[in-house]
Amino acid sequence: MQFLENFKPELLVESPGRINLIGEHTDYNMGFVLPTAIAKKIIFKFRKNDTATSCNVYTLGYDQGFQIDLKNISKSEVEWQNYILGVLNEILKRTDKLRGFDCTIESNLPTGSGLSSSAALECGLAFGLNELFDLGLSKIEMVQLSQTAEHTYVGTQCGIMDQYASVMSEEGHVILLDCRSLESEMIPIDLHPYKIILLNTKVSHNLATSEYNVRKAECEEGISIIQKKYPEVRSLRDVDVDMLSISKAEMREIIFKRCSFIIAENERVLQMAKALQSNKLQQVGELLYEAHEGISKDYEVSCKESDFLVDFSKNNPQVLGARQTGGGFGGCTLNIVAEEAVADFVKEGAAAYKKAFDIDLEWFEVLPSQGTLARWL
Ligand code: GAF
Repeated sequence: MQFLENFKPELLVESPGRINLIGEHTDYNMGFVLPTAIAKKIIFKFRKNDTATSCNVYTLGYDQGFQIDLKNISKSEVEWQNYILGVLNEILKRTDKLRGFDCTIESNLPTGSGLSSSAALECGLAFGLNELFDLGLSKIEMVQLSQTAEHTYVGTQCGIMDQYASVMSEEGHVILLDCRSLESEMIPIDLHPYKIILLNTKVSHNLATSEYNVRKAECEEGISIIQKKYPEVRSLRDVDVDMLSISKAEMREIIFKRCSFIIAENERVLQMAKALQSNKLQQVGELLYEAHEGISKDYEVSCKESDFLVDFSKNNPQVLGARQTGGGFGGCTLNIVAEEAVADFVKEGAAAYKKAFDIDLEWFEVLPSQGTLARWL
C-alpha cells in the first residue's frame, strides 16, 4: 500500500491476548470469569493522515491491506476486515471526532488458538483511535463497543470476557469479573514453584463460531424453562442445582447438561479465586481438571486433540491441573506444571501429540500481564 512508503507512525498500541484460568462460557450467562492478559499481543502503529474519511489498514504478517472510507462502512467478504470495520462502525455511532488514519498491524499472538486475537484486534484499534483523536471514550466503552462489533460484524454472539481482559488486566493478577455488574477484583496470582504452560493443539475447528452461538441459544432455552417455575431468574447465573433439578423433567437432556455445566463452572470460578487467595495449589489443579471434564462431556466444546493433551497431563504427577482454555473446539490447553518438569513435559507431550495427530505441538509459558497500552512515538 502506498502509505507504507514513508510511514512515520505517531502512536504505538500493544493489545494483548488473554488466557482464562477458569469460567468458560459463563460470561454470556452473566456469571463470573477469571481471565488475564498475556504477553503475546498485537502491535498497532497509527498516524493521522490529514484526510476527513480515508483510512488505510495494513497487516504486516499477512501482507494484506485495505482502504476504508469512513462515510461508507459496510461488512466485508474478508473475515479479518470485519473486526476493523465493526469497530469503526461502533465508534462512528458514538462520536463525530474520528478522521482519516493510517495503521499497520503486526502480531505474535496466534490466531484461532483460544487466546482472543479477535478481542485484541478490536480493542487495540478502539484504544489507538481513542488516543489518536482524543475521542473521549472510557475503557469500559471501548470494551463494550468492541464486543458489539463482534456481534454485528463478525457474527459471534460473544460475552464480554475477552475484551475486558485484553483492556483491563494488570500484571501479576487474574481478574475476578462479575459479567453482570461488571464489577471486578484483581486477584494476585503466584503459582511458584509452578508455571502456566500453554500447549497449542494448532487445531481450530470451523465449528467454533456456529456452535458457540448454538450453546448460547441452548442456555437461553434452559432459562426459559426454568423461568416457568422461577420467574425472578434472569440468567443461569441465578440458578442453583436444586432449581435446575426441579425443572429437569421439562428439559431436553442436552439442555440439562448445558445448564449443569454453567452452574458448576460458575461455582468453580469462585472456588478458584479463594484457592488462589489461600495458596491452595492442589485445589487450583483439581478445579482445572474438573472444568475440562465438564467442557468435554457436558458442554461439548472440546475436541479430540484438546482431550488428548489434557489426558496426557493427567498422567504426569508434576502437572497440577490442565484444561482447554477459551471458546473451544481446539486452541490451547492451559497446564500448571512444576518448574523443573517443564522441559520434559513439553518434550514428551510433543512426541505423543505428533504420534497421535501428526501435528507439531507448539508450547509457551504465559505470565499474567498488563492490558492494553498506548505510547506516543
Ligand atoms: C470466547 C468468547 F469470546 C468469550 O466471550 C467467552 O464466552 C469464551 O469464548 C468462553 O468462555 O472466547
